[in-house]
Amino acid sequence: MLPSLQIKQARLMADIEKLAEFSDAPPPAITRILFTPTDLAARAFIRQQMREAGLSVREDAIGNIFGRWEGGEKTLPPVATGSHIDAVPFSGRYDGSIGVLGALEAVRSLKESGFEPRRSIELIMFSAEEPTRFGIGCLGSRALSGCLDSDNLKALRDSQNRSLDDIRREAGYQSDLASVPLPQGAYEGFIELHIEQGPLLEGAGIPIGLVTSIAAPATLRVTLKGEGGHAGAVLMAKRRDALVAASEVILAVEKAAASTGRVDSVATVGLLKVHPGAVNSIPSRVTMEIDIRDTSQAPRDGMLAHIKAAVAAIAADRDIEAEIELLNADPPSRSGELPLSALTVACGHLHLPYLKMTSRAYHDTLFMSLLCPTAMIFVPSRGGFSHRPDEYTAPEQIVKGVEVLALALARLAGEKNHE
Ligand code: HGY
Ligand code: MN
Ligand code: MN
Repeated sequence: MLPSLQIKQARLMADIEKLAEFSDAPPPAITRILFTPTDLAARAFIRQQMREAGLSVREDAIGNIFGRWEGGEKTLPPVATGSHIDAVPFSGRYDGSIGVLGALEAVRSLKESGFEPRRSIELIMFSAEEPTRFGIGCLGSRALSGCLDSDNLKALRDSQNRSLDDIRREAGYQSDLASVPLPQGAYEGFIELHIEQGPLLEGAGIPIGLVTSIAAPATLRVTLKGEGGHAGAVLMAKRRDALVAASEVILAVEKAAASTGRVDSVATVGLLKVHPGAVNSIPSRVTMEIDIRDTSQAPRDGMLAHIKAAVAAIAADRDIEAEIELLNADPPSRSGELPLSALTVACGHLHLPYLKMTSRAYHDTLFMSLLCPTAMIFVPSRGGFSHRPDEYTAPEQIVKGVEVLALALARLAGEKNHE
Protein backbone atom coordinates (compact mmCIF):
# COMPACT_ATOMS: atom_id res chain seq x y z
CA MET A 1 0.00 0.00 0.00
CA LEU A 2 1.61 3.30 -1.08
CA PRO A 3 1.03 6.51 0.93
CA SER A 4 -0.98 9.35 -0.60
CA LEU A 5 1.34 12.34 -0.80
CA GLN A 6 1.15 16.07 -1.10
CA ILE A 7 4.46 17.39 -2.56
CA LYS A 8 4.74 21.07 -1.60
CA GLN A 9 5.85 22.62 -4.91
CA ALA A 10 6.31 26.11 -3.44
CA ARG A 11 8.56 24.79 -0.65
CA LEU A 12 10.63 22.75 -3.11
CA MET A 13 11.06 25.63 -5.56
CA ALA A 14 11.99 28.00 -2.73
CA ASP A 15 14.80 25.59 -1.82
CA ILE A 16 15.97 25.43 -5.44
CA GLU A 17 15.95 29.24 -5.75
CA LYS A 18 17.78 29.59 -2.41
CA LEU A 19 20.49 27.10 -3.45
CA ALA A 20 20.90 28.98 -6.75
CA GLU A 21 21.94 32.08 -4.76
CA PHE A 22 25.18 30.27 -3.83
CA SER A 23 27.03 30.88 -7.10
CA ASP A 24 30.25 32.44 -8.36
CA ALA A 25 28.67 33.47 -11.66
CA PRO A 26 26.14 36.25 -12.41
CA PRO A 27 22.50 34.95 -12.45
CA PRO A 28 20.98 33.00 -14.12
CA ALA A 29 24.32 31.18 -14.53
CA ILE A 30 25.55 28.95 -11.71
CA THR A 31 29.20 28.20 -10.88
CA ARG A 32 29.76 26.18 -7.69
CA ILE A 33 33.11 24.45 -7.39
CA LEU A 34 34.11 21.91 -4.74
CA PHE A 35 35.23 23.39 -1.38
CA THR A 36 35.22 27.02 -2.55
CA PRO A 37 33.63 29.46 -0.04
CA THR A 38 30.48 29.41 -2.19
CA ASP A 39 30.31 25.61 -2.05
CA LEU A 40 30.87 25.64 1.72
CA ALA A 41 28.01 28.11 2.18
CA ALA A 42 25.76 25.95 0.01
CA ARG A 43 26.73 22.89 2.06
CA ALA A 44 25.73 24.69 5.26
CA PHE A 45 22.32 25.37 3.68
CA ILE A 46 21.88 21.70 2.78
CA ARG A 47 22.84 20.54 6.28
CA GLN A 48 20.39 23.04 7.80
CA GLN A 49 17.56 21.85 5.52
CA MET A 50 18.31 18.22 6.36
CA ARG A 51 18.21 18.96 10.10
CA GLU A 52 15.00 20.98 9.78
CA ALA A 53 13.48 17.95 8.04
CA GLY A 54 14.34 15.90 11.12
CA LEU A 55 17.18 13.92 9.55
CA SER A 56 20.29 12.94 11.51
CA VAL A 57 23.24 14.43 9.62
CA ARG A 58 26.81 13.19 9.27
CA GLU A 59 29.64 14.02 6.85
CA ASP A 60 32.51 11.81 5.75
CA ALA A 61 36.17 12.64 5.10
CA ILE A 62 35.61 13.73 1.50
CA GLY A 63 32.60 15.87 2.36
CA ASN A 64 29.74 13.57 1.36
CA ILE A 65 26.76 14.69 3.48
CA PHE A 66 24.33 12.01 4.75
CA GLY A 67 20.86 12.82 6.12
CA ARG A 68 19.20 9.75 7.64
CA TRP A 69 15.52 9.19 8.50
CA GLU A 70 15.71 6.37 11.02
CA GLY A 71 13.40 3.49 10.18
CA GLY A 72 11.73 1.01 12.47
CA GLU A 73 14.33 -1.69 11.82
CA LYS A 74 17.70 0.05 12.10
CA THR A 75 19.66 -3.14 11.48
CA LEU A 76 18.35 -3.53 7.92
CA PRO A 77 20.37 -1.86 5.10
CA PRO A 78 18.77 1.53 4.44
CA VAL A 79 17.33 2.74 1.15
CA ALA A 80 19.33 5.64 -0.30
CA THR A 81 18.77 8.54 -2.66
CA GLY A 82 20.68 11.71 -3.53
CA SER A 83 22.80 13.62 -6.03
CA HIS A 84 25.19 16.60 -6.12
CA ILE A 85 25.10 20.39 -5.71
CA ASP A 86 28.40 21.31 -7.35
CA ALA A 87 27.98 22.95 -10.75
CA VAL A 88 30.29 23.36 -13.75
CA PRO A 89 31.18 26.99 -14.63
CA PHE A 90 28.32 29.00 -16.12
CA SER A 91 25.80 26.19 -15.90
CA GLY A 92 22.21 25.87 -14.68
CA ARG A 93 20.36 25.53 -11.37
CA TYR A 94 18.74 22.12 -11.82
CA ASP A 95 21.63 19.73 -12.63
CA GLY A 96 22.18 17.74 -9.43
CA SER A 97 20.20 20.17 -7.25
CA ILE A 98 16.82 18.56 -7.95
CA GLY A 99 18.26 15.20 -6.87
CA VAL A 100 19.25 16.58 -3.47
CA LEU A 101 16.41 19.04 -2.83
CA GLY A 102 13.82 16.85 -4.55
CA ALA A 103 14.85 13.95 -2.31
CA LEU A 104 14.54 16.25 0.71
CA GLU A 105 11.03 17.22 -0.38
CA ALA A 106 10.17 13.56 -0.95
CA VAL A 107 11.22 12.76 2.62
CA ARG A 108 9.34 15.75 4.09
CA SER A 109 6.19 14.82 2.18
CA LEU A 110 6.41 11.16 3.25
CA LYS A 111 6.76 12.28 6.87
CA GLU A 112 3.80 14.63 6.54
CA SER A 113 1.73 11.82 5.05
CA GLY A 114 2.20 9.85 8.27
CA PHE A 115 4.28 7.19 6.53
CA GLU A 116 6.82 5.50 8.82
CA PRO A 117 9.59 3.54 7.06
CA ARG A 118 10.60 0.04 8.08
CA ARG A 119 14.11 0.52 6.62
CA SER A 120 15.88 3.83 7.22
CA ILE A 121 15.93 6.22 4.27
CA GLU A 122 19.24 8.00 3.67
CA LEU A 123 19.68 11.17 1.61
CA ILE A 124 23.23 11.66 0.26
CA MET A 125 24.74 14.87 -1.12
CA PHE A 126 27.87 13.67 -2.93
CA SER A 127 31.05 15.74 -3.15
CA ALA A 128 32.38 16.81 -6.54
CA GLU A 129 30.19 15.03 -9.08
CA GLU A 130 31.65 17.48 -11.60
CA PRO A 131 35.30 17.07 -12.74
CA THR A 132 35.91 20.85 -12.71
CA ARG A 133 38.43 21.16 -9.90
CA PHE A 134 40.36 17.86 -9.97
CA GLY A 135 39.80 16.60 -13.53
CA ILE A 136 37.84 13.52 -12.41
CA GLY A 137 34.10 13.55 -11.71
CA CYS A 138 32.13 11.76 -8.98
CA LEU A 139 34.93 11.96 -6.37
CA GLY A 140 32.46 11.50 -3.50
CA SER A 141 30.69 8.46 -4.94
CA ARG A 142 33.95 6.96 -6.25
CA ALA A 143 35.40 7.21 -2.74
CA LEU A 144 32.20 5.85 -1.13
CA SER A 145 32.15 2.82 -3.44
CA GLY A 146 35.88 2.23 -3.02
CA CYS A 147 36.48 2.79 -6.73
CA LEU A 148 39.08 5.50 -5.93
CA ASP A 149 41.20 4.70 -2.87
CA SER A 150 42.66 7.21 -0.42
CA ASP A 151 46.16 7.14 -2.02
CA ASN A 152 44.69 8.01 -5.43
CA LEU A 153 42.51 10.69 -3.84
CA LYS A 154 45.53 12.20 -2.07
CA ALA A 155 47.44 12.37 -5.37
CA LEU A 156 44.81 14.62 -6.96
CA ARG A 157 45.85 18.25 -7.51
CA ASP A 158 43.86 21.20 -8.83
CA SER A 159 44.97 23.70 -11.48
CA GLN A 160 46.83 25.71 -8.81
CA ASN A 161 48.70 22.49 -8.01
CA ARG A 162 47.02 22.29 -4.57
CA SER A 163 46.25 18.81 -3.26
CA LEU A 164 42.73 17.54 -2.58
CA ASP A 165 43.95 16.53 0.87
CA ASP A 166 45.04 20.06 1.81
CA ILE A 167 41.92 21.63 0.35
CA ARG A 168 39.49 19.27 2.09
CA ARG A 169 41.27 19.76 5.45
CA GLU A 170 41.06 23.52 5.04
CA ALA A 171 37.34 23.04 4.37
CA GLY A 172 37.07 21.30 7.75
CA TYR A 173 37.15 17.65 6.65
CA GLN A 174 39.98 16.28 8.81
CA SER A 175 39.21 12.59 9.22
CA ASP A 176 41.10 9.89 7.35
CA LEU A 177 40.05 9.31 3.73
CA ALA A 178 40.45 5.58 4.33
CA SER A 179 37.29 5.77 6.51
CA VAL A 180 35.06 6.78 3.55
CA PRO A 181 34.35 3.51 1.64
CA LEU A 182 31.14 1.63 2.49
CA PRO A 183 30.86 -2.17 2.15
CA GLN A 184 28.93 -3.92 -0.62
CA GLY A 185 25.26 -4.14 0.37
CA ALA A 186 25.50 -1.07 2.60
CA TYR A 187 22.18 -0.04 1.06
CA GLU A 188 19.12 -1.98 -0.09
CA GLY A 189 19.01 0.18 -3.19
CA PHE A 190 19.80 3.69 -4.48
CA ILE A 191 17.64 5.96 -6.68
CA GLU A 192 18.73 9.32 -8.09
CA LEU A 193 16.35 11.97 -9.45
CA HIS A 194 18.02 14.07 -12.18
CA ILE A 195 17.22 16.27 -15.18
CA GLU A 196 17.60 14.39 -18.47
CA GLN A 197 20.10 16.84 -19.96
CA GLY A 198 18.91 15.67 -23.38
CA PRO A 199 15.89 16.15 -25.71
CA LEU A 200 14.14 12.76 -25.66
CA LEU A 201 11.48 13.25 -22.95
CA GLU A 202 10.45 16.67 -24.19
CA GLY A 203 10.40 15.40 -27.79
CA ALA A 204 8.19 12.46 -26.84
CA GLY A 205 5.97 14.49 -24.49
CA ILE A 206 6.66 11.95 -21.73
CA PRO A 207 7.04 13.27 -18.16
CA ILE A 208 9.28 10.56 -16.66
CA GLY A 209 12.42 8.75 -17.86
CA LEU A 210 13.54 5.56 -16.12
CA VAL A 211 17.25 5.03 -16.69
CA THR A 212 18.21 1.45 -17.50
CA SER A 213 21.91 2.09 -18.15
CA ILE A 214 24.56 4.82 -17.89
CA ALA A 215 27.20 5.37 -20.61
CA ALA A 216 30.89 4.55 -19.99
CA PRO A 217 32.94 7.75 -19.49
CA ALA A 218 36.70 8.23 -19.92
CA THR A 219 38.98 11.27 -19.71
CA LEU A 220 42.44 11.84 -21.16
CA ARG A 221 44.81 14.67 -20.29
CA VAL A 222 47.25 15.39 -23.16
CA THR A 223 50.23 17.73 -22.80
CA LEU A 224 52.09 18.81 -25.96
CA LYS A 225 55.50 20.49 -25.65
CA GLY A 226 57.12 22.30 -28.60
CA GLU A 227 59.36 25.36 -28.66
CA GLY A 228 58.38 28.89 -27.79
CA GLY A 229 59.73 32.03 -29.36
CA HIS A 230 59.00 35.43 -30.90
CA ALA A 231 55.98 35.38 -33.21
CA GLY A 232 57.64 37.87 -35.55
CA ALA A 233 61.19 36.66 -35.57
CA VAL A 234 60.89 32.86 -35.86
CA LEU A 235 60.26 31.79 -39.48
CA MET A 236 57.55 29.21 -40.14
CA ALA A 237 59.93 26.47 -41.28
CA LYS A 238 61.76 26.67 -37.94
CA ARG A 239 58.73 26.30 -35.71
CA ARG A 240 57.60 23.58 -33.31
CA ASP A 241 54.29 25.18 -32.42
CA ALA A 242 52.45 23.18 -29.72
CA LEU A 243 49.08 24.79 -30.49
CA VAL A 244 49.16 23.91 -34.19
CA ALA A 245 49.90 20.31 -33.18
CA ALA A 246 47.02 20.50 -30.67
CA SER A 247 44.67 21.64 -33.41
CA GLU A 248 45.44 18.44 -35.36
CA VAL A 249 44.81 16.41 -32.18
CA ILE A 250 41.41 18.10 -31.74
CA LEU A 251 40.40 17.14 -35.28
CA ALA A 252 41.64 13.59 -34.60
CA VAL A 253 39.38 13.44 -31.51
CA GLU A 254 36.38 14.30 -33.69
CA LYS A 255 37.49 11.63 -36.22
CA ALA A 256 37.82 9.04 -33.45
CA ALA A 257 34.15 9.49 -32.51
CA ALA A 258 33.11 9.20 -36.18
CA SER A 259 35.36 6.15 -36.66
CA THR A 260 33.14 3.83 -34.59
CA GLY A 261 30.13 4.48 -36.86
CA ARG A 262 27.98 4.57 -33.72
CA VAL A 263 25.65 7.40 -32.79
CA ASP A 264 26.44 6.61 -29.13
CA SER A 265 30.16 7.48 -29.51
CA VAL A 266 30.98 11.01 -28.39
CA ALA A 267 34.32 12.76 -27.83
CA THR A 268 34.95 16.33 -26.75
CA VAL A 269 37.94 18.59 -26.06
CA GLY A 270 36.34 20.85 -23.47
CA LEU A 271 39.44 22.27 -21.84
CA LEU A 272 42.56 23.72 -23.49
CA LYS A 273 45.36 25.72 -21.84
CA VAL A 274 47.98 27.50 -23.94
CA HIS A 275 51.38 28.55 -22.55
CA PRO A 276 52.65 31.25 -22.43
CA GLY A 277 49.37 32.66 -23.82
CA ALA A 278 50.54 35.87 -25.54
CA VAL A 279 49.48 36.83 -29.04
CA ASN A 280 53.10 37.45 -30.08
CA SER A 281 54.64 34.34 -28.46
CA ILE A 282 54.69 30.98 -30.19
CA PRO A 283 52.83 28.44 -27.96
CA SER A 284 55.47 26.22 -26.35
CA ARG A 285 53.07 24.07 -24.32
CA VAL A 286 49.39 23.09 -24.59
CA THR A 287 47.40 21.01 -22.11
CA MET A 288 44.01 19.65 -23.14
CA GLU A 289 41.45 17.40 -21.45
CA ILE A 290 39.40 15.04 -23.63
CA ASP A 291 36.04 13.52 -22.65
CA ILE A 292 35.29 10.21 -24.44
CA ARG A 293 32.10 8.16 -23.98
CA ASP A 294 29.93 5.46 -25.44
CA THR A 295 27.02 3.47 -24.03
CA SER A 296 29.18 0.39 -24.52
CA GLN A 297 32.76 -0.06 -23.30
CA ALA A 298 34.43 -1.67 -26.33
CA PRO A 299 33.85 1.20 -28.79
CA ARG A 300 34.74 3.66 -26.02
CA ASP A 301 38.07 1.88 -25.57
CA GLY A 302 38.48 1.83 -29.35
CA MET A 303 38.23 5.61 -29.39
CA LEU A 304 40.84 5.87 -26.62
CA ALA A 305 43.26 3.77 -28.69
CA HIS A 306 42.52 5.79 -31.83
CA ILE A 307 43.25 9.09 -30.04
CA LYS A 308 46.44 7.83 -28.39
CA ALA A 309 47.76 6.65 -31.79
CA ALA A 310 46.87 9.97 -33.42
CA VAL A 311 48.67 11.96 -30.69
CA ALA A 312 51.81 9.85 -31.15
CA ALA A 313 51.75 10.26 -34.95
CA ILE A 314 51.15 14.04 -34.84
CA ALA A 315 53.88 14.52 -32.23
CA ALA A 316 56.39 12.53 -34.31
CA ASP A 317 55.46 14.38 -37.48
CA ARG A 318 55.88 17.79 -35.84
CA ASP A 319 58.81 16.99 -33.55
CA ILE A 320 56.64 17.71 -30.50
CA GLU A 321 56.89 15.96 -27.11
CA ALA A 322 53.56 14.41 -26.06
CA GLU A 323 52.43 13.17 -22.64
CA ILE A 324 49.13 11.27 -22.30
CA GLU A 325 47.50 10.68 -18.90
CA LEU A 326 44.40 8.50 -18.54
CA LEU A 327 42.44 10.22 -15.75
CA ASN A 328 39.55 7.73 -15.72
CA ALA A 329 38.03 4.98 -17.84
CA ASP A 330 34.90 3.62 -16.17
CA PRO A 331 32.61 0.76 -17.23
CA PRO A 332 28.97 1.50 -18.08
CA SER A 333 26.38 0.56 -15.45
CA ARG A 334 23.02 -1.21 -15.70
CA SER A 335 20.12 -0.41 -13.38
CA GLY A 336 18.99 -3.00 -10.83
CA GLU A 337 15.65 -4.85 -11.06
CA LEU A 338 14.60 -4.00 -7.49
CA PRO A 339 14.76 -0.18 -7.75
CA LEU A 340 13.55 -0.22 -11.37
CA SER A 341 10.44 -2.19 -10.46
CA ALA A 342 9.75 0.13 -7.50
CA LEU A 343 9.87 2.99 -10.00
CA THR A 344 7.53 1.35 -12.51
CA VAL A 345 5.06 0.60 -9.69
CA ALA A 346 5.25 4.25 -8.55
CA CYS A 347 4.64 5.52 -12.10
CA GLY A 348 1.69 3.13 -12.46
CA HIS A 349 0.24 4.28 -9.16
CA LEU A 350 0.50 7.91 -10.32
CA HIS A 351 -0.71 7.11 -13.86
CA LEU A 352 2.47 8.68 -15.25
CA PRO A 353 3.77 7.42 -18.60
CA TYR A 354 7.51 6.75 -18.63
CA LEU A 355 10.26 6.09 -21.15
CA LYS A 356 13.02 3.58 -20.38
CA MET A 357 16.29 5.10 -21.56
CA THR A 358 20.09 5.26 -21.37
CA SER A 359 21.83 8.14 -19.64
CA ARG A 360 24.57 9.60 -21.82
CA ALA A 361 25.66 11.80 -18.91
CA TYR A 362 27.34 10.08 -16.00
CA HIS A 363 26.02 10.46 -12.45
CA ASP A 364 26.86 9.37 -8.91
CA THR A 365 24.53 6.46 -9.63
CA LEU A 366 27.26 5.02 -11.90
CA PHE A 367 29.44 4.43 -8.82
CA MET A 368 26.67 3.68 -6.34
CA SER A 369 25.90 0.72 -8.64
CA LEU A 370 29.14 -0.81 -7.30
CA LEU A 371 27.56 -0.84 -3.80
CA CYS A 372 23.92 -1.81 -4.39
CA PRO A 373 21.18 -2.04 -7.06
CA THR A 374 20.52 1.44 -8.51
CA ALA A 375 18.17 3.27 -10.86
CA MET A 376 17.49 6.86 -11.92
CA ILE A 377 14.47 9.02 -12.62
CA PHE A 378 14.77 11.64 -15.36
CA VAL A 379 12.54 14.67 -15.80
CA PRO A 380 12.52 16.65 -19.08
CA SER A 381 15.07 19.34 -19.97
CA ARG A 382 13.70 22.20 -22.08
CA GLY A 383 15.36 22.00 -25.49
CA GLY A 384 17.55 19.24 -24.08
CA PHE A 385 19.89 21.96 -22.77
CA SER A 386 22.19 21.48 -19.77
CA HIS A 387 25.53 22.80 -18.50
CA ARG A 388 24.17 26.15 -19.73
CA PRO A 389 22.49 29.03 -17.81
CA ASP A 390 19.25 28.50 -19.76
CA GLU A 391 18.92 24.92 -18.46
CA TYR A 392 15.26 24.63 -17.42
CA THR A 393 12.70 22.15 -16.11
CA ALA A 394 9.22 23.38 -15.14
CA PRO A 395 8.25 23.14 -11.42
CA GLU A 396 5.35 20.82 -12.12
CA GLN A 397 7.69 18.51 -14.07
CA ILE A 398 10.11 18.41 -11.12
CA VAL A 399 7.20 17.69 -8.75
CA LYS A 400 6.20 14.66 -10.84
CA GLY A 401 9.75 13.33 -10.50
CA VAL A 402 9.66 13.90 -6.74
CA GLU A 403 6.32 12.08 -6.42
CA VAL A 404 7.73 9.06 -8.27
CA LEU A 405 10.86 9.15 -6.10
CA ALA A 406 8.89 9.40 -2.85
CA LEU A 407 6.64 6.45 -3.67
CA ALA A 408 9.54 4.31 -4.90
CA LEU A 409 11.48 5.03 -1.69
CA ALA A 410 8.40 4.13 0.37
CA ARG A 411 8.01 0.89 -1.55
CA LEU A 412 11.70 -0.06 -1.12
CA ALA A 413 11.80 0.95 2.56
CA GLY A 414 8.56 -0.82 3.43
CA GLU A 415 6.23 0.42 6.14
CA LYS A 416 7.03 0.09 9.86
CA ASN A 417 5.10 -2.74 11.58
CA HIS A 418 4.14 -4.12 8.14
CA GLU A 419 6.11 -7.22 7.07
O1 HGY B 1 29.66 15.06 -17.41
C1 HGY B 1 28.67 14.48 -16.98
O2 HGY B 1 28.14 13.55 -17.58
C2 HGY B 1 28.06 14.93 -15.68
O3 HGY B 1 27.25 16.04 -15.93
N1 HGY B 1 29.08 15.29 -14.74
MN1 MN C 1 26.60 18.05 -14.75
MN1 MN D 1 24.54 16.05 -12.66
